[in-house]
Amino acid sequence: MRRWDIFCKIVDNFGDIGVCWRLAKQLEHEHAINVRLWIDDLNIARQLIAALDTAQRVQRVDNITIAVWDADTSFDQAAEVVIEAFGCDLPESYLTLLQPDNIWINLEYLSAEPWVEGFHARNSKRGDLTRHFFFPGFTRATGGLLREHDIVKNNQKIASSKQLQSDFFRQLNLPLNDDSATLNISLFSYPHAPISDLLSAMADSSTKISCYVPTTSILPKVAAFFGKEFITAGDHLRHNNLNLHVLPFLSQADYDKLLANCDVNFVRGEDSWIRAIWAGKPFIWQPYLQTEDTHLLKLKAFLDVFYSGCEGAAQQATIAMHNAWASQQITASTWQDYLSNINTLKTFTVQQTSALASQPDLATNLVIYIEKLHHNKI
Ligand code: TRH
Repeated sequence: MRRWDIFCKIVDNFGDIGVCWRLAKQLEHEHAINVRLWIDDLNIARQLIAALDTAQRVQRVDNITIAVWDADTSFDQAAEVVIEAFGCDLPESYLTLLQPDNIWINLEYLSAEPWVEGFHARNSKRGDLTRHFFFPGFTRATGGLLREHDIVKNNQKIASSKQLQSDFFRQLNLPLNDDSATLNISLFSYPHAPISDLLSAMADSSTKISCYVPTTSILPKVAAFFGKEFITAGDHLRHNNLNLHVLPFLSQADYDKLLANCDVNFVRGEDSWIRAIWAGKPFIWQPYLQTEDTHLLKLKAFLDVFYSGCEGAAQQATIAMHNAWASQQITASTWQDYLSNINTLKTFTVQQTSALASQPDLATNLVIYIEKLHHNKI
């Protein structure tokens, strides 16, 4: 089954297209799958797929066919496999083209909650069609995590090479931070995070910090902390022990490199969360805000899964930091306590990265799962 369609609806932010584009690339590059990616909003997608021409309805980028999915789209044929990303609802006109032997997968959102194992690979019927539910996850009983085959190795090379580090920072017009006492930190979060409190804790701590902030919707909050109305990529700001560098919004590949170059990464949502794990550096994850505090349940489930084997004080410090970040109540002592445990967390994260990287990745699991469905082995 070599012809796949992926449908991506951009709800908000970059996670939907970030995951779909990454999956499409990996299926094409590592599994020789012929992918057609249907996207409902090329303008937002262009932020992640810089080569996209928003005037074209159908185009090839990186060997992948990208097509506009809107009210004017007409479908002539369904692919052998169709991936409906995050329950985005396939268009009726496409559904009518599907036959029982087409394989229809709903790729779900990632969660570390224990119920995921029981729901992964279940299905539901719609007439004579079957919709299969594929859940990403952190255990072998789930669909796994998106991971290109060389990403962990590439990140390790960066982490151990001063040359690669200085090449990266030079490319961003930034000096290499040669002072081993200064911590490099990347910051990507939702604007409701307690950004001002965090920057204040960083500035006033005894540890020198270089903080790298790609351009996203948090810039007004960062600007306000420094008493400015407006900041932009290329700006460097300083307050006490904090040096902050505003970066452009990076390509996915450069964002991966930034994470590998930093000592601590603040990440959010779904895709950057997993990239932080492959970077093998301590990270603080901010889950996507949901009603009834569901995101806090997701956070707790992840902290339970990821840090259960971590030594006591470091475990408490990272849990406290995550909870403070997610519930908007950072204090200087939470941050200081986290920094005091950073070496333990560094060693622990490297171990967890290699444990998770020893499991099969999501794209490979998906290909195997679909082959089994095709041969009626499930
Ligand atoms: O943008 P997000 O908040 O996406 C969210 C989540 O996926 C959430 O689960 C979903 O419900 C919601 O979207 C609709 O965060 P995420 O998932 O980390 O996606 C960000 C993408 O942007 C990721 O692919 C990394 C990429 N990125 C860059 O390519 N360059 C950058 O400079 C930065 C900061 C991010």
